[in-house]
Amino acid sequence: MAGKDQGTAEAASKHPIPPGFENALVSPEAYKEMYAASMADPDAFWGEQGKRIDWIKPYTKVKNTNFNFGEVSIKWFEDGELNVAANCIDRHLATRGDQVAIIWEPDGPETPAKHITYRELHDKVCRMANVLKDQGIQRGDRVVIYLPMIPEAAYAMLACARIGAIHSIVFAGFSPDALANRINDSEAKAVITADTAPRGGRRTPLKANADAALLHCKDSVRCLVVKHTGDQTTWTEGRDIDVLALMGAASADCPAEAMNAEDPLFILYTSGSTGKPKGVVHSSGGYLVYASMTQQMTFDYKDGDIFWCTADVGWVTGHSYIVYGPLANGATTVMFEGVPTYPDAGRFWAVCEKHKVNQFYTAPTAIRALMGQGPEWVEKYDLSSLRVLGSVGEPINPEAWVWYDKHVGKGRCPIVDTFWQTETGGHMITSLPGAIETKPGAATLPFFGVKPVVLTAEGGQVVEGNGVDGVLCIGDSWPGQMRTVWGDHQRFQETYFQQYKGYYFTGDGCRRDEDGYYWITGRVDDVINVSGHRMGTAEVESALVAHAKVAEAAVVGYPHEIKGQGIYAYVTLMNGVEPTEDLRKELVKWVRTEIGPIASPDLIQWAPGLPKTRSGKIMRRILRKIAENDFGALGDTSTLADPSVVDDLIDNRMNRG
Ligand code: 6R9
Repeated sequence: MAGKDQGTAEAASKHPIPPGFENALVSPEAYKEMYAASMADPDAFWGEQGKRIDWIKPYTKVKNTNFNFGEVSIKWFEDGELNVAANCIDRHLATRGDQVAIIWEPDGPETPAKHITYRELHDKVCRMANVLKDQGIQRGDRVVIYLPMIPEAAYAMLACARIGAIHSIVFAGFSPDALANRINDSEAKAVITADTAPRGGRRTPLKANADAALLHCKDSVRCLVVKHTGDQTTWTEGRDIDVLALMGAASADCPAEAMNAEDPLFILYTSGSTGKPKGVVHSSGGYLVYASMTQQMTFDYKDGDIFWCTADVGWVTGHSYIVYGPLANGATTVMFEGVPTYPDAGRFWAVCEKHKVNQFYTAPTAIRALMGQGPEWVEKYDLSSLRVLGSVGEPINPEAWVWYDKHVGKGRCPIVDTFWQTETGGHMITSLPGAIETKPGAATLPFFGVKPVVLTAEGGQVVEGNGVDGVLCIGDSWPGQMRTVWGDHQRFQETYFQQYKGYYFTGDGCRRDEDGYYWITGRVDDVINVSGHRMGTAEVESALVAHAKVAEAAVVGYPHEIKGQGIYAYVTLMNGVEPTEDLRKELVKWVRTEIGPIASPDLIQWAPGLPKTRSGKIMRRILRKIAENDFGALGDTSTLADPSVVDDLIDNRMNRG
């Protein structure tokens, strides 16, 4: 989306830092100095920053990393020992035990919010940790968390961290199949779920989904159920466990395990351009240092502020900026169960007013959806508490940026457009409220310790200077970087370090403008970004071809006004199968069941044939152009085995907007 208006937006002057940020944590001068220091001597820089968290055993080594394909190895603070939960809870008890750690805002505004203090958080997390231990979960074991946005999701994450178990959260919108795959890939010993999940006034049957998933898993996998709504569910004696009941009876004392800095804290599955989702592994020490530092500096978070990140804990943004970053900093973090448009399009702003939110962090897709409802929904509420606004998940189009700035921020809140990835653990390229002037649609400048490098897509030559385009790589490691792909270090190396030797490849394209600002232009691989959710086109394709009536499928993204990108599927049916409207609906439903609602194709075009090279490779470039309704410039089609299929696809294209 950024590409469209980029020329004009880039030419526009920078938005100055609004008044009131003179005493921001990072000043323009400090940014320059600290950034230069982080590049000149990463060991010294991070050796100092590592002290922002508590260590049971202090580290003596800081950075030990290697980006060379074949020998990739990432270690930070490698001889240090710590406990992440103790950092997020225990160390705050003496000074802020009675401060609210989590404000939980339920799906429906008629249900009262919950205010959970650090002391209460300690009590709940210890109890849940003891329940996990009683179920035989030990240090190093994997626990899948399949929960809605309820406090128990944070308790579960921290309970795992406390005993050294590795959590793997599966977004509650994923299907039973997707859940089963993740339980099996990580060989989890238990799954923690809830009876049902209210969202936007409707209820997702999570426990029923878990039941269906567990049919495909080992019998030994335990199912811990949070009775959240009290809705009726089935119950398998001996396997299903009532967590809340056991927590009530459990001890509120649970020692925190001393973990090595490099022990995995969590696995989070994410989509790539090929094959099944990868289990991204994050560390305990480096990850926490990075998540806490970015949360504090990117949002200019100060003691007493109320911080709200609207993401779901099922995504990395929820991990780093609802739970680990804010809690490590002793912040008050808001956790919202609902959706932006329920009961009406004013809900986000109602919650901001109600809880006097100071920093608000959301995704462009939400801004665009609310923008469409008109500014009157924003104007109904008192948003004077807001100080900093954030954006994450996809490039923000300048139109949405300007609306966000004007109607939500009233021109007085800096917008931090934070570019980062599941793999990076925390922000990589972002402005800082008191230090970096913004431009609508630009991620701006790198965070401390991050060395962006622009390369030519073909050939991988380093592109120097400003006013240039290319693919975005990172030249050296930072503490929040993922360490490996769960169970497949080779895949980790091949995915991120093989194509451009010596660099971490983000998969994104970018432009460095005349001012040296970075503009992320979107994925250059077969990953699409639907409402800020990453989706591998290969995943959707394999779901489609798993249907008995489908012979072949090719999936691409196309520009979508609200979602950023929509899912466009070309489907070739089995011989003799009639292409009907009913079948189209059936296929959409099929993909929803196979992967989850977020993967539903927006458009399905019946394709009697797909454009292929003589060697049988589908030419996605052509399919993308047709889906974008931009078929005037199809480029070179001379290698096609049968050029006539292209004309048919153009004639019957689904997007004529
Ligand atoms: C945090 C998160 C990562 C992909 C990334 C890029 C896109 C995220 C962005 C952005 C432009 C931003 N992306 N933030 N593009 N500007 N501020 O979203 O992680 O789900 O792994 O997605 O999202 O394409 O490569 P993840």
